[in-house]
Amino acid sequence: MKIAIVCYPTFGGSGVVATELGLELARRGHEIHFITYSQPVRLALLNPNIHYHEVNVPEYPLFHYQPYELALSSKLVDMVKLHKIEILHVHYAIPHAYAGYMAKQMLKSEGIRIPMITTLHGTDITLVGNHPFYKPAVSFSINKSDYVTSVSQSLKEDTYKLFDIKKEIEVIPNFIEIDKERTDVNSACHRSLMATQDQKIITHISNFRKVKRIPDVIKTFYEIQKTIPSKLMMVGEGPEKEIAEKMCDDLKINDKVIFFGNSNEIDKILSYSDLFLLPSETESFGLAALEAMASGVPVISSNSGGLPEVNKQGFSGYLSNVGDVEDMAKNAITILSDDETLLKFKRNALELAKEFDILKIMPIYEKLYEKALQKY
Ligand code: GMT
Repeated sequence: MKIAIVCYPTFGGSGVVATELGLELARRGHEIHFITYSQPVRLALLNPNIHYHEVNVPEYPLFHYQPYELALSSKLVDMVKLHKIEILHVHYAIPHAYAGYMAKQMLKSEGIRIPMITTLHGTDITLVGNHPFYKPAVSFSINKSDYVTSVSQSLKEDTYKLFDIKKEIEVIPNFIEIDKERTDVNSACHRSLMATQDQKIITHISNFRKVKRIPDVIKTFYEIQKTIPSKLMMVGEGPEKEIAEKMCDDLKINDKVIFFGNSNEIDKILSYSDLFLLPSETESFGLAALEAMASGVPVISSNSGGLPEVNKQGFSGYLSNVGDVEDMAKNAITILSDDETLLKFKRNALELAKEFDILKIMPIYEKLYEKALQKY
């Protein structure tokens, strides 16, 4: 099949899912066209089935805001015609589903019919899309999609609750490449750059937005390190990073916290980690937690959104109410206090991650594409 994937090319979860999806589909012989404003961060172009088309938005002084949707829908029309693309798969409703619908209409006027699948990732529904400024456009473009998928049951329910949606939404969870070669946990020299042998390594990875409750990460770690010799790895960039640095300074734990910024070595950092913290206000799924689990790292998370669909209480980690840092620290200490318990949680985390193996999820997408093609 010839499939166009429209996504945000950044470190964010939706971009990562879209990129990994495209890469796996290409490995399975499909022709994949990424259409976005810059090359997705995890995209390796060394595959004859992968194509990347950049959307350029020329600067023009008249425009206070550059019209990205216009440029994207025009690019979609051109690329569909040029490469005989058969399916549009847009990730994130805003503005991708909207631009995709416009492209469909333009193509229709030239006698070309093409199905569009929209995958909802969370912030497009629960945070941004729900804003009154965007709501009518988001409802419209979801309802005009041929097929709609969401990354968790929780997000599906939120979408029906927050918008007037008449379409059936199919849940297709986030996935992970389980058999990917991950760093050898025994290569101690790298680990020693992060912590001493007697210290446990605790990690948080995100875009440091408010929704991630970064101060809760620091407060939870502050409590843990009073009992367990440990170090905190903070991976990512975003608006709350400075606040976190200031908190570490105030709490005098600077020497126990490393801020990495955006890193391409996430697998390496996770392979040395003993625990992952994700106390978010909400997560439609929590891909970062799944990535940790696939590296055999137990997760301490909040219990909001789709997180209970990924992290299982007392098995792969623990879940607490949003903001309950005391409970999170207590649970973390339970896991980290003795080696046998830690090992059990590590094994469980990996076992649970296998339920989200890319090889299990990919056929669901392929089936959906086939259904979409048959409809047209
Ligand atoms: O919050 C992020 O980390 C970025 C955000 C995005 O929009 O790309 O991630 C969302 O999509 C991911 C992939 O489906 C989900 O795993 C994340 O849980 C979701 N983030 C939120 O719901 C806050």
